[in-house]
Amino acid sequence: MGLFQKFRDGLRKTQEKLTTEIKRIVTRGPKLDAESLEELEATLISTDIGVDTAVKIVELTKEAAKQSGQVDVFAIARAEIERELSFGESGSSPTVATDTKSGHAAAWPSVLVKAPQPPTVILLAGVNGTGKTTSTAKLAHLLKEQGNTVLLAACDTFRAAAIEQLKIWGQRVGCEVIAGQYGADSAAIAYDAMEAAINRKVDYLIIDTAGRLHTKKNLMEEMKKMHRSLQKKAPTAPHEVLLVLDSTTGTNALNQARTFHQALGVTGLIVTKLDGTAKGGIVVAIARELKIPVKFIGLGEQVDDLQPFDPKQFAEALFAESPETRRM
Ligand SMILES: Nc1nc2c(ncn2[C@@H]2O[C@H](COP(=O)(O)OP(=O)(O)OP(=O)(O)O)[C@@H](O)[C@H]2O)c(=O)[nH]1
Ligand SMILES: [Mg+2]
Repeated sequence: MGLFQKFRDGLRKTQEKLTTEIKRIVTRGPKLDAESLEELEATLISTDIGVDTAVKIVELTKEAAKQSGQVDVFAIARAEIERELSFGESGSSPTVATDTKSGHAAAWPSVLVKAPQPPTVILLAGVNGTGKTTSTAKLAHLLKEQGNTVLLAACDTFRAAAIEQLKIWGQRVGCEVIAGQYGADSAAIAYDAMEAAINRKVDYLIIDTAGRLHTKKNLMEEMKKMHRSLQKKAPTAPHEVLLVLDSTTGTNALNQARTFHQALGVTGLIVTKLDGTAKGGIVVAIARELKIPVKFIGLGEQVDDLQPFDPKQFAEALFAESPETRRM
């Protein structure tokens, strides 16, 4: 399946909501009146896209309507969303070339920072149940598909069965897992895993961590301790701190991101469970508010359901072409 098709399938709930509603609004009468514009704004907001973005799209629609009688709301929304997701050079979400054969983006590892010398260390963080462990495995799978060697570290020593869960995923994706005992110091396991990754000369070390409340200071301290522990072996590690956010939690995800970013210096986001929500617009709100690049999105529970993020494909998938709704 091509990359675009994966985006479309995964984002179908949000896309259907937007398409159905906007179609109803723009085809209702000969003109886009104030009431229709208000409804358009409310529809956009209902996908958690953020008030500012919704207002901007409505403004652009109004302007376009003034200039010519016809307005293509879908094209306006697509362009604006792509623009907002592709902010600036530094920390930007790069547009990823598509490799239609493999179904993945051809140049996708460019979304990840690479260590000056291997291993590149990627640490996944986030509150309970956002998808850290499954994303760890999915990311390992993506990296292995590109010919890299990957080692996993089970640094969630807190939740019952967390270590077994990662080991099962490790078997599935063909990666060894460095683990300790439940209740062990996660920083010590991170250190051991780092040592193993260096000795074995692997390309990537991916670290799964325990879910933590973003409001709990001691848990944040534990994450910082893990950082220090990795840095004893490689001063530049971790090279990526990816915050995993559950898209179904809406604006809560924004608050989590702010606190984690303050404490840990998040380098990128993984937004999961977009397949299960009609509020996929949250990706836009997050990017606009936080200026942290979305690096991957989770579009399902299977091992190949993590996709490198691409602003253009995302915007096009949300406002998939639907010619009969475009004229008015
Ligand atoms: N539909 C869907 N489900 C997902 C996605 N990502 C994760 N999940 C599911 O979410 C649930 C929690 O995933 P985990 O990876 O265990 O989450 P976690 O953050 O490691 O959880 P804790 O370790 O308890 O903090 C699992 O049932 C996953 O299958 C996604 O993109 N789409
Ligand atoms: Mg977990």
